[in-house]
Formats: sequence, structure tokens, C-alpha cells
Amino acid sequence: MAGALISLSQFSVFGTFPLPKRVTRSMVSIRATSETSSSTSASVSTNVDPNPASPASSSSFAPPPNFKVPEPKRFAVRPDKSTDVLGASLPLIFRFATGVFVSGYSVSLVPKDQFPPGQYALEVGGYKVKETSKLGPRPEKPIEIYEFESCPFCRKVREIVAVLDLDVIFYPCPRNSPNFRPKVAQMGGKQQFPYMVDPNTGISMYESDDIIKYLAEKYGDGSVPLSLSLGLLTTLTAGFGMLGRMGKGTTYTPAKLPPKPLKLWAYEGSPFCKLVREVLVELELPHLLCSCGRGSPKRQILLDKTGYFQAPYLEDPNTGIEMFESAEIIEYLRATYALQ
Ligand SMILES: N[C@@H](CCC(=O)N[C@@H](CS)C(=O)NCC(=O)O)C(=O)O
Repeated sequence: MAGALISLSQFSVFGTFPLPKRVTRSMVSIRATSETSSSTSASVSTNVDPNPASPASSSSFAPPPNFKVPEPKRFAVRPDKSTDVLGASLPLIFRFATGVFVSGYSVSLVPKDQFPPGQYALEVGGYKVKETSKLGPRPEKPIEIYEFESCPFCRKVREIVAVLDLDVIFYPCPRNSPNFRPKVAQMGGKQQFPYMVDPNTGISMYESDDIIKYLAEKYGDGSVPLSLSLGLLTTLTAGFGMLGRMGKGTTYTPAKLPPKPLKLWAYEGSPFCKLVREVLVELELPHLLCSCGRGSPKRQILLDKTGYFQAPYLEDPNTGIEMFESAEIIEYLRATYALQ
């Protein structure tokens, strides 16, 4: 837990705008919209080469008029989203739930009345499900990954990110996108995805299997889960799993590039989180993924911060919006950032 707290405290989006604890009514808040980008977010800034799509200042972003954050509804599917959620659940089957559980995951059932109040746990009948995991060394700065949602090689890397419970800044590189695709070519010599940069070691690399091995060795116990070690079969199942989404998260939708990365509490195995990620990628919105798979100590951090745990949870330092609920997050992102 301490490790997770340390790794998160460096981000200005986390430290600068604390939410009141135990918000029970709306569980979300809207902050002032006139922030400038002069805070200490240098390590996660989205600045890229000045070009037509260079980032606008924070003050040019505002939530849609009369925007209201919704109440969280755990495991509830908005009726118009049932097909989407079903399609986004397909990888759970093809990928044997890889990306749901953090490494070393274990559970124990504790009678409800013996469970410490305020501690995160699922409730089943009269019991609390206590979930634990075993994490490796924590990176001081978030890993940076350039990728896009519908790519099976990228999915494999996102799965190990969830397994290792890593925080990652994702720089989306959908087809025809103007900013981070060219940046990858500049940095590594070609447009191939995923591409990883570890600012803690100065190491950068292409090749999903090499990235997976590197991350597991550096930030895990060195072992790669079997489901990520099967070569072509791993890649094929990652690809088949995404058929239900028909290429969503592949192509760029013209959008405004904000100066600060958004922050998304999410994990690869959650279909609700996947739907939000697709839109972040299509709009080419850089985002700090705060990994919170089953067994992640960060579930407790989000619970302490908002009084509730549910993924996805979005924090947008460009507008001050903080919210649960995938369907409404998607609408918010499109209304705030899309140009068409
Ligand atoms: N209606 C919500 C449902 C989100 C949801 O239920 N997410 C699950 C993960 S797939 C969750 O947070 N479960 C709570 C838990 O695991 O404790 C949405 O669309 O965002």
C-alpha cells in the first residue's frame, strides 16, 4: 500500500486537487475551470512538437453546459450500452480473464462483522471478500506506452500492466492521428506499436513480448503469466477477443489536445473500462492509467478518496470533472474534446 501511495503522489493531478473524503451524495466533484498548466505536472505533460494540433491551454476547456456528474451504479449497464458491454466482455473468455487479477492474487472470506470498517472489499452474502496480491518493485515515474486500443499486441502489454498493477501514461496512436504516431517514429525510428519508454531507466523498446518480459522482470517477480507466454496463440486470442468491438479504438477522430493528461482509474479486464479507453484512444487523449485490477491496493486509495470504489473513474484536470459511470464518461469526453 505504501508503495502505491508513493508512486501516485508525484502526479500533480493527484496531489494538487484532493477530493473531500467520504463524499456520499454525488461521489464526484467539479473543480474550477481556469487552471493553468504551471503546476508540477512536468513529468506527465502532453507537450509534443508545436504543430497544428498542439495542446491548447487548460482554460480553453470546460465541461459541457449544464453538465451533471452521474451517481455511480456498480455493475449496472445502461440499457443503450448492453451490446457494447457484451462485446467488450468477449476478451474475458478468449483471454481467460487475464488483466482482471493482479499478480499473486488471493482471496479469503471474512464474516462481515469481523471486517474493519472503511476497508475495501466486495460483499457476498454475510461475508466480505478480502483480496490480496503480491507486487514487485514500484517504478518511481509512470511507464509511458504508445499504442492503440484495437491492436492485439497492445492488448497483451495492457494485460501485463494490469497484472503488475502499474501506473502508465498512455499516449494513444490511432490511425491518422497527428501527434503521438509521428513522435514514436522520431523516438524509435518507425511507426510500430506498442512502443514503451521507461523514464526510470531510460530504456525504450518496440515488440510486445519484449516489453512484457522487461516489465515483468523490472516490476514483477520476473515471471510472465502463462496466458501471456503462448506466442502466436496469445496474440490470436487477444485479437479474437476484440472482435466483439469491431475495430473500435482504431481510427482518429479529430479532437482538441489538452495540456494535461487525463487520469483514468481502470484495468484491462473490465468491459466498462475498455469502452472508455476506446474513446480516449480515438480522441488521441493522453491519459494516466491508474491500474486497479482485482487485488490492487489502489482500490483502497480510490475508496478513501471518493468514499466509493468503482472502475472506471475519470479525473480530468483540464476541466475539473471527476466522475464514475462509463456511458456518461464517454459522452463527457466526446462533448468536451471531439471537434466533429
Ligand atoms: N455502471 C458502471 C458499472 C461499472 C462497474 O460495475 N465496474 C466494476 C468493474 S467491471 C466495478 O467497479 N466493480 C466494483 C468492484 O469490483 O468492487 C459503469 O458503466 O461504469
